[in-house]
Amino acid sequence: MTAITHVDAAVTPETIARILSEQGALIIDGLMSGEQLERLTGEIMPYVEATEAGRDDFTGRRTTRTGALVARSAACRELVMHPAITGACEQFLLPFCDRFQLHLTQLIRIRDGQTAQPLHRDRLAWGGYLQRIIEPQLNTIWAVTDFTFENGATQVAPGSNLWDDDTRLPTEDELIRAEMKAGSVLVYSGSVIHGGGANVSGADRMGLNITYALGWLRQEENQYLSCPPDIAKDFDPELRALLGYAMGSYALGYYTPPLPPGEGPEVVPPDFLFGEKAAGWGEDLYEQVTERSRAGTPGG
Ligand SMILES: O=C(O)CCC(=O)C(=O)O
Repeated sequence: MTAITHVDAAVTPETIARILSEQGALIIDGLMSGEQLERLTGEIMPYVEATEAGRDDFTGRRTTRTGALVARSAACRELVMHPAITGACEQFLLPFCDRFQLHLTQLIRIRDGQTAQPLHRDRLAWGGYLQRIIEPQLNTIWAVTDFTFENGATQVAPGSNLWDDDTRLPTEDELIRAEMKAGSVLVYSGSVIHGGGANVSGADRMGLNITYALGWLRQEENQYLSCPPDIAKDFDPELRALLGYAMGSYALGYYTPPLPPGEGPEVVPPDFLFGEKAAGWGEDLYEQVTERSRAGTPGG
């Protein structure tokens, strides 16, 4: 494959998922409005400016990575919940899980002088234990600045998601730069080979990496710590569920409020923390427990 497919903002989730399965990546042009981009930049730049560069060649010694963006930026929260992307996650990830979740948020700023990142598949975050038949991840990089050949546009090997041989590396011809205008978004699977490009432009390249994963896998950015309950309580319940404050399936993710003996339920879903009622619970018990639980009353 010699190009990354571009589609416009009216693309359907089904089409996104189909191209992802067949090619491993695509670019949706102009999905973020100019107004949203401006708000996003205003909200995140103070954090980006204060972020130190990476510690090794993979994270990039001339690259900064700024996280906790759900907690820090309303515009980022909107992008996390963008219906074209969550709709594509439903199509692409739900065949492998009961619920998908947010995996990470990270503003990646590739600075002038950064060399190309080692090529990789993001699914290797789980150490190669997953069977190839499982697609664990749907990833996005929203262009906050234009992405150009010179400033480090992501390099992608379209079609490499389907390569049988895990050791095969793309040739120069098979590597395509995800060149796009600010406001566009590169969508790519956890199985496609890619990496940040070298920046020789004299200016920063900024991309907002928002990724999603199967609800039964460990998240790369620990959302319970980057966006703890005290912050998450003010968010839309659907966003909270995406962070992980919801059952991942029948048995995954319950908790026990740590209250004195007999004063609380033993098994409740995470949403209980935010006032959602657990099925089969009496009104009084529910009120008492949430009050004590919120006040942090220790058990035992
Ligand atoms: O910044 C980019 O273009 C890609 C970054 C990436 O692939 C990574 O950090 O894993």
